[in-house]
Amino acid sequence: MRESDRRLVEIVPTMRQLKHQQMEFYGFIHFTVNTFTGKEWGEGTESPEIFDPKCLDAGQWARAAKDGGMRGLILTCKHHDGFCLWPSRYTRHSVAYSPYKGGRGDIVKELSDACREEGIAFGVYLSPWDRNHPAYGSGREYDDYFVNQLEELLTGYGDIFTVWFDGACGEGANGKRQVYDWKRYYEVIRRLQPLACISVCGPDVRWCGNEAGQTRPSEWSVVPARTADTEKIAADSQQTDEEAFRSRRIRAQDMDLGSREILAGEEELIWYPAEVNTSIRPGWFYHASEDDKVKSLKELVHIYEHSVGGNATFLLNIPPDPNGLIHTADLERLHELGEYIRNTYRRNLADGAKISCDSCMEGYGPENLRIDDGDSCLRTAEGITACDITLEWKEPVKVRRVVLKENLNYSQRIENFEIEVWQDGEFRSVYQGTVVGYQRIAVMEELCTDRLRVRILDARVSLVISFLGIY
Ligand code: FUL
Repeated sequence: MRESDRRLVEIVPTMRQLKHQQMEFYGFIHFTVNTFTGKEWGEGTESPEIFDPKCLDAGQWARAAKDGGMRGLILTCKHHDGFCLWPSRYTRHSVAYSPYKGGRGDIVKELSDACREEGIAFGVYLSPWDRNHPAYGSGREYDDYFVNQLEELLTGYGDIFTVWFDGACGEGANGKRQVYDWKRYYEVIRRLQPLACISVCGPDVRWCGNEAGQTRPSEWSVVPARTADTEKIAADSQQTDEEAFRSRRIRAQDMDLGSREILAGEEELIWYPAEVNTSIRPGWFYHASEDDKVKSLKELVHIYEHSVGGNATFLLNIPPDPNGLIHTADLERLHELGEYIRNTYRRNLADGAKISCDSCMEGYGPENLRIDDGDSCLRTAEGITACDITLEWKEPVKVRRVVLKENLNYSQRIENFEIEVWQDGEFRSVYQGTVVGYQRIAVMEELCTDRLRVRILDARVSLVISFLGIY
């Protein structure tokens, strides 16, 4: 084994990153004064008087998320307009000064309670860019305000699974732009919610580089440390391809962030897994004119299977309407998506198959692949970076999906694999894949066979595979 290969697999996730990856699929709730003005970015000058969701039911949001297969919800507690969905002690630009529940409402509390009730996790989005607060752009004074708000959110509402920081950084009410004290914000989060991930403008979860739900064919979680430079993430969106190429910068949207070629010569590497974020509608906020533009089930399934099944997590936005309810069109689509996920991955055909492997270590045989506990696994001896795993059934089975998982405690190792089925007296290749990582879902045309072979063709070092599912 080359020393350089060992160096790549020495990088592994932290406990909080591992837990976050296991969340797989969770939702975003974009809701603020924009819901009432029809805007995507509020000005910060909106009167709290306009915020009046008459039938708001956070229980409906949480049930819809769960029904859709989501394991958590992240709420825009404050978007760029600065309006707070909780009665913050530090501003009058909040629900407390709106007609909602006569000024006694607290939507952060309502949703965090509803999530607990449904057994799903709760996370917060707090926009650093604040177009309302007079101190925005002033430095320390605004940072104090922002940290006070973080403290309110991280101490008053139970466990928080993620704090989602947006890269958008524009001018404030006074025309000035704030230079954020990220280090200080991170320290507050680590102190008050040590298990929470800090996502996007943070060190734990990486923005995939687009908001359209596009995924990379090869998503690596081990990337150069400079990928996580927060100042840069915000600037990325404003740089042209040519400028980026000339300055040799790594951008969130680059296609290759972690191949051996990219990592060679990088001084510091980090574990920085991707999150794919998109909205169920064209906008992040609800607009009645988009009621007939809800993404199709086919589109959502595609994004789900290529993100959750492409070594990333999937964050799907479901914006409530001005009544404070998720529209029936979105509810139906979520239900269909949840049904699809539940039905497709219900019965693992590997359970009824004879399973063998041509090259594994004693005590780490292919039987372990049936157990999806992230712990038991198939392993090959040091230096062995390839193996064939074969499944045989007594009667032919119909196969549409193959799921593979690596044990991330041993980093991400597989670089190349292939799936073959036995047809007309020989093995025929039906799928070629690259990386696996947390999970790879191989999406295939339905086929009927009594013998299937997964061929791991290349890896950085010996193999540690934790699960194989056939559906
Ligand atoms: C962007 C924001 O500007 C959008 O409004 C939205 O919140 C999205 C998730 O992030 O940067």
